[in-house]
Amino acid sequence: MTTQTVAWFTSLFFMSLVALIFLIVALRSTRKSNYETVKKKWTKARRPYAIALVTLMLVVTVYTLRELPYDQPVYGEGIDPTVVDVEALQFGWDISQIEFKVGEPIEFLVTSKDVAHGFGLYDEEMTLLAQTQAMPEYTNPVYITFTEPGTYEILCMEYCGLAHHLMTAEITVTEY
Ligand SMILES: [Cu+2]
Repeated sequence: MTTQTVAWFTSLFFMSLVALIFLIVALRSTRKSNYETVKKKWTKARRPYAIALVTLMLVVTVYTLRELPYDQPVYGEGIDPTVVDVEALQFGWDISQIEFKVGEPIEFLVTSKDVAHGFGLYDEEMTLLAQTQAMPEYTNPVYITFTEPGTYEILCMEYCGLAHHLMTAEITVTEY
């Protein structure tokens, strides 16, 4: 399963869960109950609930952020990557090199000549592999090492004018 499919089903699951909770609350809202006892019970529950929530969030935060910064090279230290200059412009891509080898560490240095564009790198199934913004006067690095040979697509990910959809480029990766 691709990451997108997992994200889609996870979202769907939690959306249904929230909808279900709303439904239960709505259905039960007409029922009368003794408010004072309910209030007392949940006031007491507040502290353990808060502690549990904060602990959980701390663990999740530390766990998910431990790999920061995300933009670190994916190749080992002491290995020089192939540096590729990428310039976005209305409406195309200026790329200094478009042929690579499997296992070759590549560093795309992405910038723009005119307006803001988006650099999106896709495989043959149109799965997004890496992306960054292409902004005038800024250079954003994208690190990637291809593991599969094939034709990869670069698409503009930010609407930048009438011919935005024509902003595509191809790069090829061959077996080492
Ligand atoms: Cu563009």
